[in-house]
Amino acid sequence: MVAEGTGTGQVSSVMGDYALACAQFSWSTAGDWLDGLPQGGRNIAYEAVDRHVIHGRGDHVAFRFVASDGLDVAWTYAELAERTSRFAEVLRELGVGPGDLVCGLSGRIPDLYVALLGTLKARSVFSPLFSAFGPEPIRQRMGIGHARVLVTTPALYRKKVHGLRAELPDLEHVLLIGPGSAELVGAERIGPGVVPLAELWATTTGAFEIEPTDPEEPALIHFTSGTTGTPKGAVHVHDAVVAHHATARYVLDLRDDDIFWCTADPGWVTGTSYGVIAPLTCGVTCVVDELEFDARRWYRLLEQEHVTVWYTAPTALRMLMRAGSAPHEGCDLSALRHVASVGEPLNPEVVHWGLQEIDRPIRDTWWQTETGAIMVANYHGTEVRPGSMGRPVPGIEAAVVARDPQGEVLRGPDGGPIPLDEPDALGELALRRPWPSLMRSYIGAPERYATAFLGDWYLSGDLVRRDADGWFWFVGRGDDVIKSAGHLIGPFEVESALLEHPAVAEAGVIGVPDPIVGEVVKAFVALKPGFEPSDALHRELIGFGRSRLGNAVAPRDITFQQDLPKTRSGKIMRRLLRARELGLPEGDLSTLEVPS
Ligand code: 6R9
Repeated sequence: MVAEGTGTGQVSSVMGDYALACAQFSWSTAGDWLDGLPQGGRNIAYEAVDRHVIHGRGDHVAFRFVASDGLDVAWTYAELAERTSRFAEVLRELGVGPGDLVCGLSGRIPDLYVALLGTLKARSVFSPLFSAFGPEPIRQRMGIGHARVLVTTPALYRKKVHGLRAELPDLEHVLLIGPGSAELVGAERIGPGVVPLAELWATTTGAFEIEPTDPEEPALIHFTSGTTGTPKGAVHVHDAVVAHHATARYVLDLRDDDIFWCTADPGWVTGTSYGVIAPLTCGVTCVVDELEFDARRWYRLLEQEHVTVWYTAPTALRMLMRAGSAPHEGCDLSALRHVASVGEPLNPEVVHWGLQEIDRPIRDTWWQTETGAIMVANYHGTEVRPGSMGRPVPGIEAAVVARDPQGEVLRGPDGGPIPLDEPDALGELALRRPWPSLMRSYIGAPERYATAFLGDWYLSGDLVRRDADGWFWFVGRGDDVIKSAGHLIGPFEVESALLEHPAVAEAGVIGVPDPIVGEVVKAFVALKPGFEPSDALHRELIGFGRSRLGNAVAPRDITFQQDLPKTRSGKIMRRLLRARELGLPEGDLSTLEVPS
């Protein structure tokens, strides 16, 4: 059982007796494992950073950044507390206050982490953007959130943001960090309101008192994609840290002497929740790798940094699997206590590979941007069922609920969904609210938020089965959203960008299975009169997609097809495109308008 233990003290969390752990759990007790602000309320940055200094662990290393230039940086909790205070002071100095949105756009460099936590100290709201996004996803997200501040590097600003300034009227301040930013101190501004952070740093003191923070105050906005429409900005509050901390203890088994490596980029929800907040609340040392995947280097990093707990993703594990044994030959991984995975289905083969090659079970975990924290997991001290996402975390009630063939959730007599209790029934994964890290809204989209719930239940949109022992098995997504290398990609966003090209009349975008990254983005494009399919146009459209959307989102492949299948109401039938592409049964075609 997860033990008592308060503050930053050691916790012996043993999930061996799962039923007892669940029975003993309550969210209010989990809240007591954290400190709360001395002046009242709860603030994520205080729980993650400052309280460790108060508890006498200021000298413990909070972050180790493994840098591309070989100049690694290590910051203690005391240093992190000071830097994040300075950042909060900078915001105050600029007149940026509680509730104002600060976006971050950079690779995994130290000052990005300062900006994230400093923003939370100032009670402003932070939204991470992925640095591999092109200008279009950046414009949309910053526009929806009415961002007042952007923290980015000079190179990313010049390449992706400068040209958008006219379309971002709310953006007043751009704070430059990372390579090339110090050189711009005192130099001519490279755009309106664009200042190197170092220039504003000079007048800060490093002492900043966090104001009382209502636990229900917004802290983070994580953008995610749906089947249709613009990206959705899931709003999370400061109280979410209770769930980050509890799951870090129960699922990742983090203790304050752990060295933890989460490979996710903080541009996505995993990299923020479990690359920064959750581990820091446990007082661990977080390793941040500034470089991209490389099998040999990754094994060396695990060895040299003495990583004890490692949280990564199926795509990365499949790449390691493909790389074979040679890259880890002679590598001492004896420090490694746990390996966990998230973001996509974890194939049983990968779990078996983990046992054979690195002698560790890989524990799958399931959660979403909207849930804010891990909801279903395979726990240390319990068996791993290869291919299963595991069982709900203590404090979370999960059910499999029925949808009718039209996709509507079936309502029971009480207006709520109908739980399917028989083992292995296929349905949608639903979670009973509330819990601290559940999103509180989609910014500016109350109707979309409302449709995510039915009565007391949050509807995940994922199709699952639960076996007779209560383990959940992922079956597929219930919508057309694509998961590529663990990143969610909205087909509508990709279609809209392609439609901006003068040759494109219509576009339908799907995910095509890929053995390594899960799915790759593929577009079907109908051309406007006067345009003919050609290799040159194909190349141009691929390049156009990349320049607007960025490499992480743009289609890898495009097929010209004039007669895209549509419903009677004129919507392109992505499902049919996918079925035809993959040679699958085409299903119910009764609403098809243009059979082809
Ligand atoms: C944390 C994160 C959420 C979607 C989710 C599901 C897929 C996540 C999974 C998994 C199978 C797992 N997903 N974990 N599918 N097995 N263990 O990834 O959040 O980017 O919002 O994606 O990812 O489809 O609905 P997010």
